[in-house]
Amino acid sequence: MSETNRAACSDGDEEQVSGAEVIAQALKTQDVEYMFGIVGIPVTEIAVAAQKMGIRYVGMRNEQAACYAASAIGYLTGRPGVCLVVSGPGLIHALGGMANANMNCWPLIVIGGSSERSQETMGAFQEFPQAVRSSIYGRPGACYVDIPADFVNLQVNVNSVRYMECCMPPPVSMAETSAICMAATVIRNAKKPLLIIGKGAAYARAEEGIRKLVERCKLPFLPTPMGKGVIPDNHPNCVAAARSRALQFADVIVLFGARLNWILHFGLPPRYQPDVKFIQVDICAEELGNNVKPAVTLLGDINAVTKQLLEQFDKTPWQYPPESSWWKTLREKMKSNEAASKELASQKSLPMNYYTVFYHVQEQLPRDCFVVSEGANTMDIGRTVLQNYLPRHRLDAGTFGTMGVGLGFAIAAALLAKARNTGQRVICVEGDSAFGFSGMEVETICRYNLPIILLVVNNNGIYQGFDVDSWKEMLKFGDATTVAPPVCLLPNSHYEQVMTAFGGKGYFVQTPEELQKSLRESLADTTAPSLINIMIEPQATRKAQDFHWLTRSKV
Ligand SMILES: Cc1ncc(C[n+]2csc(CCOP(=O)(O)OP(=O)(O)O)c2C)c(N)n1
Ligand SMILES: [Mg+2]
Repeated sequence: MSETNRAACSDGDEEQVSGAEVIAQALKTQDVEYMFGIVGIPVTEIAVAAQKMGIRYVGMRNEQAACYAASAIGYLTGRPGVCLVVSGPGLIHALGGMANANMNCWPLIVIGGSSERSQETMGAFQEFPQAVRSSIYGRPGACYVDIPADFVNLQVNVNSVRYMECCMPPPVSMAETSAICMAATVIRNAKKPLLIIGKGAAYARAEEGIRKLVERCKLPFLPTPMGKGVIPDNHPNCVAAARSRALQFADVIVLFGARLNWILHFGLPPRYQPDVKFIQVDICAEELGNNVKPAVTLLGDINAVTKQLLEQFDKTPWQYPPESSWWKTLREKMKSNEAASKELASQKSLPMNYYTVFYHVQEQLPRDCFVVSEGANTMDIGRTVLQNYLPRHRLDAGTFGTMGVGLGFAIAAALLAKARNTGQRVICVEGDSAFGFSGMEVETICRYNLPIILLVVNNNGIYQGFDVDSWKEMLKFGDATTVAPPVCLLPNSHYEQVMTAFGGKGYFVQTPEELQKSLRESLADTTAPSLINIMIEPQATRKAQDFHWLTRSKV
């Protein structure tokens, strides 16, 4: 390290500090614990200074994955993670992570080194406290801090630097009392009530209150994908297995930190009753009334508002009758849906189908593990079978449906599990296409020896693909660029070798027995990460799809 880069060095009686150190100290003061990124000029010194300051630096292989990891830290801890990037291409790569964080409403700080600027504009570091505040106050999201290159190595008198105090956690806001009373009345009068628990509830740490509300009032609830685990999936009031039915016929729906976006079919018919009454609980005023006219809006911190609702029901206790026809309908539908997926799971034919794979995984899934998942069928079907028992323990493609987030998210979760010494494992369930987006992060996983088990559910394609024989047959008709369906990936790719290349354990499995054995071994081995490449039926989907090229190429 050059003399000018040195940590606070003495020049006569004036102690000097570099711009990089000021940044690192400012981040430390803001309780930042993790920094992810890829270094280069001019940000290397920032990473070094951060590490010296006790911030954990995780070097990744692509800024996009680094940014996903930093945002997952924000979601899991409530304090933003930092993604450090070089300007230009580094920042451009990070944009994907920033957009994804914004769509998920997860706090994130991206620090980019920019080109040198004149002295006057170099007060940029004083923007830090604002960056932390804007990332966690109100609706959380991404923010970007630009660091001029000459600032990084600039030496200033240590006494001339003023650090902002650590930004406090967001102030807790509560809903209007009259709105709370009105919401309680609407719930009491419901014939077919339903609670929907979103990841906003998970982020707000509202699990205890929402569970009390569900149990005291005996209400059915449905988690959104990342709302899973706020109340355990195996809770008797969870009606996830009757999701469509519950949405379609409910007459009152309370949304706890769940938006009426595409994931919830916009809250509109035909997926809902035209006159369904929505009660929206959200931290963001702009979200209220989006797509529907809600019966009641409860603006505030989801945990605090839930407690307000609980107080109402404490004052005048009320229970939704457990013998209602609504409960009966939901239970019947759950039973038949569960039976249908069990039936699919029990199929003995090879290659395996999705359900067979996920039932075997579920059997061995540790209760306290993090489940990270991405892909199309892999994620959608996996979500219905793989259970979550703890809040903030499921991370997936999210509101933006972003492929490539999985490994970064898994890395973030594993770092926290490791730092907290919980012995928890991260099970990262990837479609073969999804895995490809950030596959080289396997090296990062091995370098930091993270407790991650990667499962690649391999159907040789995006949504579906071809088996080896069909692939070869098809190539007789012409070059792959002209005849291969765009969904196809190279059949039987040995993704497990990506893991063995870096010293982790790799498995290539084709049968339920091989899957069980490899999972058992991976879970038993706490010394190294592993990747299980699970070959499934390339055409396996929930519903057969009629692709025009299948008939055209006669494969
Ligand atoms: C960044 C990004 N690029 C492309 C897509 C489009 N897309 C949706 S799902 C998917 C991959 C699905 O294939 P796979 O991961 O193998 O899962 P499968 O459905 O085959 O189980 C892609 C590419 C996306 N969602 N995000
Ligand atoms: Mg696939």
